[in-house]
Amino acid sequence: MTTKTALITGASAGIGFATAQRLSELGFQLILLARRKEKLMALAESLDVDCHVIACDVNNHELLEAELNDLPISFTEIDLLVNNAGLALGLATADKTDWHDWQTMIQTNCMSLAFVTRQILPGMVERNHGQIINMGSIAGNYAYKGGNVYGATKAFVDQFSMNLRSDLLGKKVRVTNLVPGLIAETEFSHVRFHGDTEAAQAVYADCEALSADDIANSIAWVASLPEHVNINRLEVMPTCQAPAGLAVDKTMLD
Ligand code: NDP
Ligand code: 8X3
Repeated sequence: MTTKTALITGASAGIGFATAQRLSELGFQLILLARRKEKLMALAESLDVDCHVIACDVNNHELLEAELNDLPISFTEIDLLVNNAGLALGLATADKTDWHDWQTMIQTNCMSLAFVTRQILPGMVERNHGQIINMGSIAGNYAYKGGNVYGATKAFVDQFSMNLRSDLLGKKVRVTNLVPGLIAETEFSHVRFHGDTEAAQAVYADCEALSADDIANSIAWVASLPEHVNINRLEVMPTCQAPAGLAVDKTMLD
């Protein structure tokens, strides 16, 4: 049996890190991509499969293209792309947010996810084989206060995924938008609150959120299905979370 190859963006932490561990257990060899080389190297060394590390900012498209064009020969045919690198920055209302934070989210979650896809997809189409799992979020389906541009970037991921499905009709190339809810113990909230540990921990207090392993298991399940089965969207929330209704403000009457 030939070894399958997966490229995971954002593999140095959280969901991407857990996904690398899970996919290695399924026998995938891995291309691990993120900015922090030392984290990727330590992960690669801990896994029992061949790994190729790309220490690169996904927003540096020139360097990324060069890295992807210079893969070791045994890693060139990518079976599975997990487009996971992404972030939220801030939770302020739209009138108060930092414009640079908005730019970084749009650049990383939309532009660079599309860029990586555009780099990898032609090979999958040519081989008539491949699978892309994009990391969406419930923030792309349900509006919440402070979700503004982050949620909008994840709505992009959803529509981009479904439009890829349309483009790929007739090809054995599958696309899934994986849509998680609240996940504890990744660096997500630490990044969102610019390193404010107390604010990050408060998000997960007094409830049992999902873990990165829960989502890695979902990815492994989607990746293990036979080639004639495509999961278009997979929305996963912790039991303690639900779309619990619209809000009505009762303070606005003069
Ligand atoms: P983490 O912050 O733990 O991990 C994010 C990963 O993305 C890291 O490996 C980071 O690596 C990488 N990354 C971020 N920016 C860049 C960049 N510019 N270039 C390369 N790599 C980058 O977050 P999660 O694991 O929680 O989140 C992963 C994905 O899941 C994101 O797309 C997020 O939006 C989504 N998600 C998260 C949820 C949650 O509650 N945690 C819920 C729903 C969706 P490095 O810093 O080394 O570059
Ligand atoms: C992360 C989940 O609810 O913080 O995408 O937006 S949420």
